[in-house]
Amino acid sequence: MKRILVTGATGQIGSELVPVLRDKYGRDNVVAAGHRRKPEDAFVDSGPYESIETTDAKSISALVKKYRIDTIYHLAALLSAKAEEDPQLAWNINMNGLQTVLEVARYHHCTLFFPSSIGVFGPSTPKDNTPQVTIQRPNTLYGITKLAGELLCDYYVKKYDMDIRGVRFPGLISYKTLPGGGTTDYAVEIFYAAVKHEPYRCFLKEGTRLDMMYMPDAVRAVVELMEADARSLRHRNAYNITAMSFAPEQLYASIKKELPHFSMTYEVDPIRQEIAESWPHKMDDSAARAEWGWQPEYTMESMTKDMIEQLRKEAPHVT
Ligand code: VAH
Repeated sequence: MKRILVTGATGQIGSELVPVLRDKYGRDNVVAAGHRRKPEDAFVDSGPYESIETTDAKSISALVKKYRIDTIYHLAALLSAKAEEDPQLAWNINMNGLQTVLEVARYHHCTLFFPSSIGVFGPSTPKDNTPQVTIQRPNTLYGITKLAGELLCDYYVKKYDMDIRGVRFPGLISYKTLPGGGTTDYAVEIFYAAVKHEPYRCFLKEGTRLDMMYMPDAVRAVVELMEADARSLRHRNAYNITAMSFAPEQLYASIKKELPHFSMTYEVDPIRQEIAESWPHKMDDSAARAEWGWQPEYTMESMTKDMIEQLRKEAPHVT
């Protein structure tokens, strides 16, 4: 049975990936690790939790030994908007943190999952049907760390014959955690406002189209990739995956169908607008479909319905 360590476990992806991994592999076989001393309520009694610094190799190595870890999902990272506020901190967490975890994984012969992002593409990348292999000149610190991360993981696979896998996530939409400093956060914040019957001021311009995905699809993609036969993986740690592509006005119209009184205006954040305009509109994810059977299940409409239903039901932090 797999024994798993998830870093960044209390973040947007981790908060939903950890419960799914625990259901699949057993509660005590999945160790959630975060930078917070005390775990979030959701983690208190749902399985082992440890507080770590992702650049502290000694403590991570000790955890791997203590729990006999054989697989690490390294999710800890500063997102795009936060990274522009503090590029030095973002480099330390996103790059030195990754290198630390790669070295621990190498020493302990662990398999590693590394989440890349549409952030690895820049203004000179083709925006529509962005190819799996294409020009990558990101102009955000976040994108630079994610691109360097892809290349570093490729190097560790080649040099040390490690099993490292990953995907390029689009903007992720979820209801279990509040937005954490990303450029695509508008597509999460908008639902909180709508459910609370408050008007929403969108920080991206009308017409700013971005690749997006509902979190249940994203978590399933991670599990399916890590379960895939390694022999079929040519691209390994940086698969383009996507599910939908929309601009703020399209999401607004989808929400209004469910909540007719909802209203949205625009108050553009120039920093996040510039970041968003450097990213693709829609990636070509044919390599993921061909090599490990990737297939999204949620559309913008079905995601909208589920987000509203879940936020009304599940997320006390909304009310
Ligand atoms: C961000 N949600 O906006 C993250 C993600 C592709 C976007 O990396 O920074």
